[in-house]
Amino acid sequence: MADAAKPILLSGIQPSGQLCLGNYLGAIKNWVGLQDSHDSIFLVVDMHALTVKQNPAELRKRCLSFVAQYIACGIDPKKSTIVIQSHVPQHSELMWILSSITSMGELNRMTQFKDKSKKHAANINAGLFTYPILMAADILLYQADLVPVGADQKQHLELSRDLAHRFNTQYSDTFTIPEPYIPKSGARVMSLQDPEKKMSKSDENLNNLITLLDSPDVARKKVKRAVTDSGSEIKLDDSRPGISNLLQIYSLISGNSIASIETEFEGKMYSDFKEVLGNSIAEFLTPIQHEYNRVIQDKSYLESVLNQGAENAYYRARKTLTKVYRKVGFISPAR
Ligand code: AQP
Repeated sequence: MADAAKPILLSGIQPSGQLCLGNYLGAIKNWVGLQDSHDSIFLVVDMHALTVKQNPAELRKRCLSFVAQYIACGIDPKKSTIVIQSHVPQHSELMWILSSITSMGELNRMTQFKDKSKKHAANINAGLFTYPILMAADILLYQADLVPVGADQKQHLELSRDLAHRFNTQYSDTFTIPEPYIPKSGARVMSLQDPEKKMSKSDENLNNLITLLDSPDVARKKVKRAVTDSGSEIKLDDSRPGISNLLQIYSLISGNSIASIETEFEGKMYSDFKEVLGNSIAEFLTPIQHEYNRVIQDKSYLESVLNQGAENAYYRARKTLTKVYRKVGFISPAR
């Protein structure tokens, strides 16, 4: 499936909760738009998810559910490679090599580590700290040219670029230096109840997020309950993050510009706007859920997608790792 004529694109999501609108608008929507022009690899990064406590049975179920949701959102396994991270052992092998050229200081500066340490104060494990090295391995293993991410992942991607450059300088040209692809809008969808923080799939308060599998009624209710600010104008305004976030979501879902939405709702109330937004989210979710319900039941199809994905990814990953092992001075095993 590797297409030498197309640039390589890589992205992934950790199965650490329910896929939400933030993940869709910040990542998956762009994947779908880029998969024709790129040789794309989309990961379900289950190894990353272990940095936070998981229930094994739920994790297993969620991984398969994520694959079905990727497909339901428009990722076509005939065009793109869908792969579960733990199916390709080279991810952790390359991580080890990269960890010896990563400084503690670099990892200490990662804001996601600081945020997650606060959020999971009882479980600040080494994996949480070294997470960005595994992410660098995910990207560099496939010689990715382009990595679509939300703004929250920009710092991690910078580290991947630094490590690729460092390795290339220290040994010799080995890795492609990946470019970030951060969407102009949708890069940061905010929480519905606390619009100062981003919408996160693992948020314990489910009213903060709309998941891709929320029923249309639940989605409408969550929009109705979303925090709006004092004031009544439906306008983009930095000092009113609640309504601004809802406006941005509506613009992304409907494809209408912010300016045209502001005009449409001039003189109307928050409740009018929320009703329209709730309906448009419900309309957006319905066909995705319909397709999801079809795909998730077809276990043999999902299995074939994953087998094909693992086979393709394994071949490419092994090629890079063999090169890396040779460059760092490892002897090939005797046959
Ligand atoms: N709120 C968001 N707005 C825009 N993009 C977002 N992404 C996540 N949240 C938003 C993008 O979705 C992809 C998923 O990344 P991840 O699973 O590796 O982890 P994350 O960035 O930590 O995402 P979450 O949803 O916040 O997960 P949890 O709750 O588990 O920490 C990335 O491309 C990300 O930019």
